[in-house]
Amino acid sequence: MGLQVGIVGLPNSGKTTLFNLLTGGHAEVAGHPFSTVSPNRGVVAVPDRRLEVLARLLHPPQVVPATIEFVDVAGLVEGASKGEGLGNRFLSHIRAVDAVVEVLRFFQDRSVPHVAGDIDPLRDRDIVDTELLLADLEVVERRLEKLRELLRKTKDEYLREEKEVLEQCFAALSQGIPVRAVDFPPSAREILKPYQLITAKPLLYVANLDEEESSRRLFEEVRKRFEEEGLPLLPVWAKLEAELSELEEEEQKAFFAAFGIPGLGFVRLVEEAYRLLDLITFYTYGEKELRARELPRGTKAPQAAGKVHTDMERGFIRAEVVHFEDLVACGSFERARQEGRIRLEGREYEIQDGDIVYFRFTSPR
Ligand SMILES: Nc1nc2c(ncn2[C@@H]2O[C@H](COP(=O)(O)OP(=O)(O)OP(=O)(O)O)[C@@H](O)[C@H]2O)c(=O)[nH]1
Ligand SMILES: [Mg+2]
Repeated sequence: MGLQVGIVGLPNSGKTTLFNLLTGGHAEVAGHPFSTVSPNRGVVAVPDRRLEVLARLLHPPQVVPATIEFVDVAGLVEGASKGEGLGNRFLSHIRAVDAVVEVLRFFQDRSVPHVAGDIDPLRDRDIVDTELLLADLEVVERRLEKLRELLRKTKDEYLREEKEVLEQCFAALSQGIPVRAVDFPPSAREILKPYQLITAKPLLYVANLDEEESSRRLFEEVRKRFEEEGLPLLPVWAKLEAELSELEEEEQKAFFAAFGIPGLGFVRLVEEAYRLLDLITFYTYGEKELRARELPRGTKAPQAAGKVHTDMERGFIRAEVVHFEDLVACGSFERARQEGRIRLEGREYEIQDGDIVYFRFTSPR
């Protein structure tokens, strides 16, 4: 299972347009709010230059890229937690995602109404972020009530700890602080995991621009504000890029240059998501396939093996590792072996970005 990314934002901010751009899909977009009711889902391959190079070098029977699934949900509006618009129940579809993308409208286009009147991305961000906070607050409050009740009857250490952690969340959320900004120890994060709080997930703000100068100026202004807060804001031109994607590559490049678009929105967004989540890519190679996999930076070899198969983690013996650059420099596995570039690594080895790994393990009886 690859990464999952959820897309949120106000109605008519361009979520589905972005979703279609990212997935090459054709989900319905419309100039009226709430055009998306049931969520759109799409799985796409992570663009990976190294995987292409390796495929040409190794001629594996099958090449499997890492994947990302995007989930596009209905628009949130002010008061969604109280049932305004479509309410916030549909947020349950993004509770399981690894990261959230929040689309902010920067495109002007008067023919597309804005639910809050005018174009004001900072206000929009406040509205959406507040609704996400309130959605989490609901979950936390409900569980806290239950826990207080339980703790009146039993003295359970774990439940008591859980209550403490949730109370800290409650306090933060009530002050408008997302759970991701609370300085929790890893044990508390573990406790929180099953609640799948949206504000605990990494968040990437995406500015949806059009080709007008005014949209660009607004972006420069707002980006400054985000920078001051230490937050990333990624510019995309969802509609324009989708239109340009129909063109030949060369022609597309010329238009990108003319509009000052720094590259494919899809590629930039995936890169930014990997950075935000602090992920690396490693490769497994065997008789059947060459496969790219994403992995949190700092993961040790046995746990990385566990991503391939749980048996591989349990029966882990060692990892045979060659780095992408070394393998490409040698030109083949035989050559890499002769030159001593294939290393044997043990349980404490941290998998590095660009490692090609063959796991040795004992099968369970
Ligand atoms: N000019 C311009 N129009 C855009 C852009 N992005 C989206 N639109 C238009 O805005 C309207 C709404 O886009 P959608 O992608 O359906 O918006 P949404 O956020 O998914 O809306 P809901 O599903 O209703 O919440 C459509 O008419 C799009 O064509 C853009 O970058 N520029
Ligand atoms: Mg939509």
